[in-house]
Amino acid sequence: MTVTADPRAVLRDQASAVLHGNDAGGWTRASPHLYPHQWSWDSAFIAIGWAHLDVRRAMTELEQLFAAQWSTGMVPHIVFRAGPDKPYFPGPEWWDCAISPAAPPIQTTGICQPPVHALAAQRIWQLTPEAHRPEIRGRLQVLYPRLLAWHRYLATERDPEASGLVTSYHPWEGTDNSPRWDHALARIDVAKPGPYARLDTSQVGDPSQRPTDWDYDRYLWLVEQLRKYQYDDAEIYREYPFLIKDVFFSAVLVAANAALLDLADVAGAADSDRAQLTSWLDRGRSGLGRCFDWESGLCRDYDVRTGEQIRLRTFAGFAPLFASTTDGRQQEAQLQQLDSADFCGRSGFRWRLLPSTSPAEPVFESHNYWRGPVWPVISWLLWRSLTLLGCAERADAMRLASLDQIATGGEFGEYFDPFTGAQLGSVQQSWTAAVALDWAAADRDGDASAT
Ligand code: 2M8
Repeated sequence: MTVTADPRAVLRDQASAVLHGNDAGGWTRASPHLYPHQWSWDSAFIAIGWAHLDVRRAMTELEQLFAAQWSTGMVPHIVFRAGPDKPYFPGPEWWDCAISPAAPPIQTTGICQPPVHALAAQRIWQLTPEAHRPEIRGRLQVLYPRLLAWHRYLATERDPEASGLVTSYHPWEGTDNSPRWDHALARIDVAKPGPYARLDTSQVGDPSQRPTDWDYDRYLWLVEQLRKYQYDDAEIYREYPFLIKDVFFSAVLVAANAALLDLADVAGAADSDRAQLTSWLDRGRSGLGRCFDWESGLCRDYDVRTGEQIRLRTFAGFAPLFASTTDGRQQEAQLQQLDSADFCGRSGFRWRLLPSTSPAEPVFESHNYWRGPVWPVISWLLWRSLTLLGCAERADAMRLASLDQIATGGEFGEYFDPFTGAQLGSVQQSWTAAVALDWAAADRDGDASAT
């Protein structure tokens, strides 16, 4: 008798093999070749994946990342942990973070990424078996003040206006070549960075899946400017040309503040910390509310330097959903948009999943990085929020479609063409494996988990 393997069990085993394969001993490479170091928000998703295999290892992932936290509270976007046999450009020399008195002794970059870490801490706790609870509770109690300091940095240094919205300094703060940054980058006409050689384009089969040299010139020149200000937030705010109120980043902070409040009892948080988190949460929600455009049903980023709104249809427009908005009318408008022909309901899409940029935008490119493809980690954040909002059916459809997308790709791709479903970018991408593990677990326990 032939026994057919359960395809979900196969996917789980493969995902687990990706995390083990990328495990560098206490921290995990974002991918084996293209991203050989420890990346900030990748690490948070990766910890969620590890939590299904070993909650203690999951905690270590976060602890290693936070060991590189700056004295300002910032968690850097990359911690350069791989040795010289794993080259990456731009590496620590380009960033030269030692010029900042706030930098830690370990080499890092001087910018940050969306604060998914509290969501990871919350998920780890949810998955901690009884026997490990005393140990994990103790470790969470140590991590909690660091998470608070991280959120405080975002709520203050990155929001001196107290608008509830986080200011992004660089396209590398999450969604590299998203068209959301095109105008702000185009205003930079002095982009002549020092000589450099890219490594990324030779590491993916097709360089048109990556940002262009025009983008890279500007990314690198912006880092030179940040270096000039010694990564000092006040200086940067005074003079630097790229300051964007990023509604997606801000929405993740809202969700992360809610997650920290949820963990407050576990961590034994003081009343003053709870009050602070509540006020950041309320401020974040109102900030997003002010950027909501009723006509389009989408939330808009804005450019701090020009004061202009960025009117583009991208995944970031769903910031209120990512933040699990409590405003019923906004929720309704967003859910309608989500399944419209501009987004998941587009005819010809392989799966009903959210593209990074709407195919209705002239700048849409189905295979190019953040300019069109579907990213499983973004789908995970949306799935989590929809679950919290009680949209169980829509959330589960998204989970199943995402699992199918990843399984069809076969190699845990970084992003996917929304029309053909082709797997793109890097393979054996750790965060893709991590969210697959979390989604696959929901099959077994019927637990959509994000409570
Ligand atoms: C991508 O960004 C890096 C730079 O940080 C790159 O293009 O080289 C982005 O997708 C980013 O969000 C992600 O954290 C990183 C590693 O997966 O890759």
